[in-house]
Formats: sequence, C-alpha cells, structure tokens
Amino acid sequence: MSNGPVSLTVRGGCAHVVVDNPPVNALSRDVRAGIETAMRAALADRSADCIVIRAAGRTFVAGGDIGEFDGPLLPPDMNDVVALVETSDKPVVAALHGTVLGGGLELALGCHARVAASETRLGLPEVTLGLIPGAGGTRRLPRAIGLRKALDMIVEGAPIRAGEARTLGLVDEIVDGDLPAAAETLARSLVGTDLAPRRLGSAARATAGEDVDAILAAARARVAQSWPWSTARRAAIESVAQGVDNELDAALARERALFEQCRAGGESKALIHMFFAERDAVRVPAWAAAANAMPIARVGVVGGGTMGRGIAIVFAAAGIPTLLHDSNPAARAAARVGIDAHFKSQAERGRLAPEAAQAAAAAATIVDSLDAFAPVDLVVEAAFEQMAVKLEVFRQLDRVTRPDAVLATNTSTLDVEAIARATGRPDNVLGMHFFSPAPVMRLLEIVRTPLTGASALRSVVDLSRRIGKTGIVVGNAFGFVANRMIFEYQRQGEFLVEEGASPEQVDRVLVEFGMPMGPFAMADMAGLDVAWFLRKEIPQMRPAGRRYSALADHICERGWFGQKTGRGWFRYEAGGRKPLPHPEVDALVDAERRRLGLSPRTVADEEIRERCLFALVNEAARLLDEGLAARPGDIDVIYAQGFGFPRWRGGPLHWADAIGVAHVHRRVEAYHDAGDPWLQPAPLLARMAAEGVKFSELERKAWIRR
Ligand code: T1G
Repeated sequence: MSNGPVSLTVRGGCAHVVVDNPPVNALSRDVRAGIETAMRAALADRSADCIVIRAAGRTFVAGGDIGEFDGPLLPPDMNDVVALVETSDKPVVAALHGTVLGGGLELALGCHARVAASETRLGLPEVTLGLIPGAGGTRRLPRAIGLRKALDMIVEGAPIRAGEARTLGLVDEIVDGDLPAAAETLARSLVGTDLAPRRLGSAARATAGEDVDAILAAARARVAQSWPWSTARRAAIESVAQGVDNELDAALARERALFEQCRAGGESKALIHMFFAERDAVRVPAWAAAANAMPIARVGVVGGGTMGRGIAIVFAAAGIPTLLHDSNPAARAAARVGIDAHFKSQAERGRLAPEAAQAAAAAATIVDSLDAFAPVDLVVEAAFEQMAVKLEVFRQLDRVTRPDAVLATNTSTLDVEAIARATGRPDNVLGMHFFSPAPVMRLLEIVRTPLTGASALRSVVDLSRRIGKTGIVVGNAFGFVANRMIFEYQRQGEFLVEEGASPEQVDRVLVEFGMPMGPFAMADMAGLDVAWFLRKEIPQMRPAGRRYSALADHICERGWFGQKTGRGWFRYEAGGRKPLPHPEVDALVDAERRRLGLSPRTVADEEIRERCLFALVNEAARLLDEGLAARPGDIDVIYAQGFGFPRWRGGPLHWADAIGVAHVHRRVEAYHDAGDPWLQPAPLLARMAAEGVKFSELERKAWIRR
C-alpha cells in the first residue's frame, strides 16, 4: 500500500513503513499524513505483530520540512504522529541511516527501539535554524540519554555519531549489514514484552542522579556566554526544564508554544533564509547548466606567497594533485615548507589522520618551471597584484598549458576580462577569488566575464563543492561583490573617525551589532599595506573629486601595517592579536582633523551603525542593479561567510528587509543630503523604497538582471 511518499508492506508478520521523499525524506505534510495512514493500517492489520519504520534513499528522515515553516503548520501535527507510534501496542523499531535530524530523530524517539547503520549521525539541529525541537525532542531525548547530554546536543545543535549514540543508549544496536532485517529481528524480539519502559514520552524522568538545577544553570550560562543573541537556545533550555517533571501532554504543549514563539521570531526567519540562500548561491547559473563540466583532475598554482600556498593547500587537501610554481626559488622553498607545516599541524591537532596528512602534503608538488603545467586541467594564478605581472603570467600559461585548460586568476581587484583578452582562450578564463586564509575561508567568488564560456564556469562551480568552498558566481567589476561593498563600509568608518569618533568606538558599535570584529581591527588583521598598495596602484580606489580619507595612508607611511608590525590603527603586544589603544594614531587623527579644518564632534553610535551598514546595503543595491550579483541571497551569503555578518540577522539584505528598505533609503538620503557623496542613494534602493519592494521580492519581480 502506498500513501504518496510513504508505503506500507507487511511480510512475515512485520509491517514496514517506508518513507520515500527525496532528497532527504523531510517531514512534509504528505509524509506526516502518509506515516499516520500507514501506522493506522499496520495497527489494524492482524497479520502484523510488529512494525519497522525506515526510509529509502540516502538518509532516514532529516527533519521537518523547513520550506513549510513560513506558513501555518498543516495537519497532521507531528506530535500526533509520534504519539500514534509511541502508544502502539505493537513494537515499533526505527531503522536509521544517513543523517537522522530534528523531526527525524523525534520520530525515532517515539519508536520503542532504534537500530542504526554505523555511519549514521543523529541530532537535534533546530537551534541552528532559530527554532527548538517541536515534536517532543526536548521531552524525550533527556529521557533517552540523560539531561546533561541531551541539553548539550540540543543547545549545540550538532549531531553525534552512531557509536556515541549506542553508548548513550539512544540507539539499541549498530548494524553493518542488512538494516531492515536487523530492525525486523529486534521488533520481533519485542513482541509480547512490556513496552511501557520504552515509551520515552511518559517514562520516568531520566535525570536520576543528575543535579537538574545545576545542569540547567550551566546550560543557561553557556548560552549567555557563547550565543548571547540566541533566543532559540534560551527557549530550548526552558522547554527541556519544563519537560523534566511535567506530565507529557502539558510538556508537549509548552514545548510547542515555545517552538511557535521561535518560529514567529526574526532569528529563525534569518537563519532559515541563510539555509536556503547558501544552497541557492552555489547553483550553476541557468545559462551554464546545460554545459558539460570538464573534470578537474590536476591543478597548477602560480605563486608561492601566502595566497598561492593557501590555494595549493586547498586543492591538495581535497586530494587533487597540485603543482605549484613561483619564479623565485626562495618562494618555492618557502611554499614547500609552508605546505608541509600546514598538514603536519592538521595531523597534530587531530583534524587529519597522520597518513591522510602525509598524502595531502604529497599531493602538492613544487615545480621550477611553468612548463610542468602542460598536463593540468586548471591553473589558479596568485601572482603579485599588478596587471603587468598577471598579463605576463597568463601569456606564458597560454603557451604552456593545454588549449582546453581553464585559467583562473585569484586577483581581488583587477579586471579579469583584460586578463582573459591577453590569452587565446578568453572563454576559458575566469576569476577564482579566494579569501585569506584560503584553507579556512569557505567563500570563493567565481568571477565571470562576458567572454567566460559555460563549460569553464560549470567546471569551476562543480569543483568548488569538491574543495569545500561556497563558490558564488559574480560579475567582473572593480572589487567584484565582497570587496566593493566592504570598501564602502570601511570608508564610512574612516570618515566617522575624521569627524570625531574613535576607531575603538566604531569597532565597538559594529561588534555590538554582531560583527566578529570592527572594521579597524579587521584592517589591522588583514594588513594595512595591502590596501595601501592598491590605493596607490588602482585609480578606482581614489576617484578624483570625491572625499577621500588619507588616515590609513598616514598610518602606513609610518610603517604601521597592523598586527604584523605590532602597530596599525591599534597597538598589539608582541605576538598579540588584542587591539590596544594606539595614542600615536590618536595624535595623527587630531593632526589630520586640523589639516582638514574639522572640529571633532560627538558621534552617536546609531550614526556609526547606519553609515557603515547602510553603506553596505546601498552598494549591494548598485551591484544587483548592475547584474554583478545574481540574487540578494548571494550577497547575504558573501557577507556572512566572507566578513562574519551575523547569520542570525540573515545577512545585510535580509536585515535591510527586516528593518525596512524605506527606512534604510531615508537614512542614506539624509546622509547624502548632509554632504556625503558616497552615500548617494542607489537608484534601485530608491525605487524599492518608493514602491514598497523588499530585496526578497526582487527576483519574483524580475527587477534584477542575472
Ligand atoms: N527541509 C526541506 N528541505 C531540505 C531539508 C529540510 N529539513 N534539508 C535539506 N533540504 C534540501 C536542501 O534545501 C537541498 O535542496 C537538498 O535538500 C539537499 O540538501 C519538527 C522543526 C540533511 C545534512 O535542520 O542539514 O525538524 O538545493 O544540499 O549537503 O522539531 O540538508 O537540492 O533544492 O544540504 O547532503 C531539522 C537540515 C529541521 C536538517 C544533507 N533538520 N538539512 O546535507 O544536502 S527543523 C535540519 C541538512 C525540524 C522538528 C523541527 C542537510 C543534510 P536543493 P543539502 P547535504
């Protein structure tokens, strides 16, 4: 019998309820209804003495259907489905594999026993979506594995492996062979036994011997320390606490009320937006979707500096044989040392098994001639950030590599199309803008030019997944997307300091907003000399006739390049990373204010927040209007992954929608009218404000060009 995505077959006295709702067997309305119908039929079927619930495909149920959460929750209620399972007088065993998450684990907790394939991972990740378990998880999990461990899992939101689940008693058996058969055997063994102790919902509190108050207090303290912004985690602790002693129905009712509070809140809307935006952002653009991707089996990297070395490590870590060349023998030697040191450290920290670390290091080979790049499928150039240097490198690459090889530049500010035109294969040239440090940062801007071919683009988009990067396709314009916006953000920060704020105040305000660090500490960490070089080298960094802050130049002229020199905007103790006041910069700022004829004024925190963050939103509107970013969500992902914009605010554009685009536009206009040419409202922002359109509606309205 089949109810859409759920089927029921009875064989040898055992009923198998099988969920088949690709790709992850999410608990959509049809799945919930299908399980309910199948369970009722199995319970009524006299030939069935026991029941197995399992799923087809790559995983057991991976959770509630997140796509359904922005509307009314339709029946059947998952609590009712779980209750039907739990109160069954026939033993019900869950056969688990893949990622048993959220509602999937809650369904399994309603069963009387659980078997799991050895590679299974189990968890309640709801807080990562700004939610709490909403189908009995905060009640049943503590009764399965104890209060402390259950709270850890629910507050962290991280899954545990099957082995640990077995040790904790969450899983009865680990199965390496025939999972359905093992589940059936266990179910048969439970026929005729007392199932009451296995009904977790109504089982006696499993906190015997645990100091409930102390455990709850510790959990609350941990959330206050690590996730002060997370209302969901506080609600989850509240739900667990009330579930310890309340009778089942009251506990489930309270849990559902807290779940609904979270679901209605901005945190879950933001995190669910990020969940889907991160998946949309890495899709192959429609115009390239039909192209054949070239398999990338061998890679060459040009440049043995920090970026080149980091990029080679990324490919080698993914098991892709990688050649690295630098024209400077010392740089080649340093690259070898750096690559080996990286993987040695990975092994020492337990992040890689020793043999895997050795294999990865061995996957990277240093070569003393570009001629060695003849067989590679892809080259990533990470040479000195100067157009003349890059053009020469690409002319050589064009000569030594196969005509069908893809040539990518890691440039962060130069014109990729100009580089492409220096080769005989402009359709096979694009940008791969890695973020430093390349082995750590997931974000990768894939820069297409009007000449980039579909096959080259598709090949690199597919490759991005293999190397663990969030590869987002962006257009080829100065600064691409990430840097073009961050330049506006930094610029406002420097203007604010000239006008009276301090670097400390600007950084504090933005850290309080949720940024991992302020613009000045971030600049010190990246190294002030990089941007200084670019400002001298690239005209767009210093457009004539527009207000320009020379503060950073004055700091660099003194050799203060940030953390690496112990002094930049801030001062750093030897080897330290903590920004400390730098009185000499304060004096430099005072002198600059006098030179500019600016008498310092008190700058309100609100003005700092608005000018820095609305500058991001305003520039994003320009980028969308110019077709340089495919969708607003891409920009949200770029900012969350590239600069730590708080995910729980959903990224700059989701946040702008939440506070009101018209409000953002009004404030940008006010600052522009007050004399700031850089905050001229973007035409798209003005139009959206005038017509009451959100960033999230732009695609549906076809207001942005892909
Ligand atoms: N709902 C709807 N769609 C989902 C989904 C879900 N829970 N999980 C994944 N997808 C889609 C995803 O958008 C993508 O779609 C495709 O499946 C493959 O996903 C009641 C309320 C399971 C570890 O938080 O962690 O249960 O791009 O690219 O890398 O108390 O998906 O193909 O169109 O991520 O192999 C709790 C979320 C929900 C799990 C697989 N569950 N998902 O990773 O594939 S809340 C979760 C994941 C809940 C209960 C509460 C991962 C994965 P498309 P993917 P993957």
